[in-house]
Amino acid sequence: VDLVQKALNNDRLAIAKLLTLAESQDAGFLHASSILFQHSGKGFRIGITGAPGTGKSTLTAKLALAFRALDKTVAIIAVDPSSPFSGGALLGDRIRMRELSGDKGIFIRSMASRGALGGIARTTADAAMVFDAAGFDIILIETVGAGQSEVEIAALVHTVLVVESPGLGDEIQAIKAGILEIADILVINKADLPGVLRTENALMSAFHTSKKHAFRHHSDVETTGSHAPVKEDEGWQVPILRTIALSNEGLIPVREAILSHQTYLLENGYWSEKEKQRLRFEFEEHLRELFFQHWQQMHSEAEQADLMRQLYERKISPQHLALKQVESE
Ligand SMILES: Nc1nc2c(ncn2[C@@H]2O[C@H](COP(=O)(O)OP(=O)(O)OP(=O)(O)O)[C@@H](O)[C@H]2O)c(=O)[nH]1
Ligand SMILES: [Mg+2]
Repeated sequence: VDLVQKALNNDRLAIAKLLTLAESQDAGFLHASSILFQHSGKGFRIGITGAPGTGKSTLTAKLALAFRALDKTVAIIAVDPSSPFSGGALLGDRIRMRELSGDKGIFIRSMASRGALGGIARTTADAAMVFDAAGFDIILIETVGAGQSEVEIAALVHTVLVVESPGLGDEIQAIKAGILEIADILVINKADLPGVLRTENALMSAFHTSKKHAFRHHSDVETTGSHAPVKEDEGWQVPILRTIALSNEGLIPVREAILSHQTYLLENGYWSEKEKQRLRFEFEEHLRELFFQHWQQMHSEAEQADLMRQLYERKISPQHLALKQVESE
């Protein structure tokens, strides 16, 4: 409780300790969470996602500085890329982020991805709650868009920035991953490289097509009560902005677009809608995990092995086996 009180007063060491508890899903965090939760709900959560290597970390760092220029405090959660292709960027991230580390108004935390996507969403949500309760105005969450995780991240934030860069058929990647469906703001970074206009045009057309999917998606959401992100109606036009994060160009328009989106959400009642949807998502994530843990605790290794054997021998389908477990609760 002392730890929580210190964190609420923005004590950096206490915040760091709570983040570690959150990351390991320590039982101590459960106690902390009830107080932290009471103090959360004020921070503006912004997701920054996109294909590996598009410059998300660089952009995130510069964006943090742009918000600092408005005297806003900024927390950064960098979800480590799980892809081995971009594993080398980790060290680069730390170095780049270091230029921000002298500033008390900025707190940077890397979260190790642990393979399971649900795990990332849960620990990221808990980390965001710590920062939110500690009073950070802006919470930037960087994740690599790899197909599914970004949709979960979208459920955790108010505003989603999708970062693209010219070349390498990113356009096609973006459409494949369905990443545009969750974009509130599109950024074409590395605008110093050739092919920007081509990327911009490709995104424009891809975007119009994918928007329709987004709407269809939305009606699914309403009927199933699932946790796909809220997609507002045409009231918000997704801006496509160019940046050269490396040399700090075009960052102010991105910051202003983010703030406009916040205003838009607040003025149209979508902010509280998103908050509700996020809380429900977080609840579901924890429920899933707890159910599973509970099931594991209630069944000995031998019992589990026996159930798996029935599955392997195709005596029962995974669907039925799972259903049976829930019904026998
Ligand atoms: N030419 C150019 N290079 C850039 C720009 N922004 C970032 N880079 C470079 O692109 C590389 C990748 O940048 P990161 O910021 O690590 O990209 P990322 O999207 O965070 O990468 P992952 O987290 O691994 O997916 C680095 O070498 C950066 O220096 C830019 O505006 N122009
Ligand atoms: Mg990165």
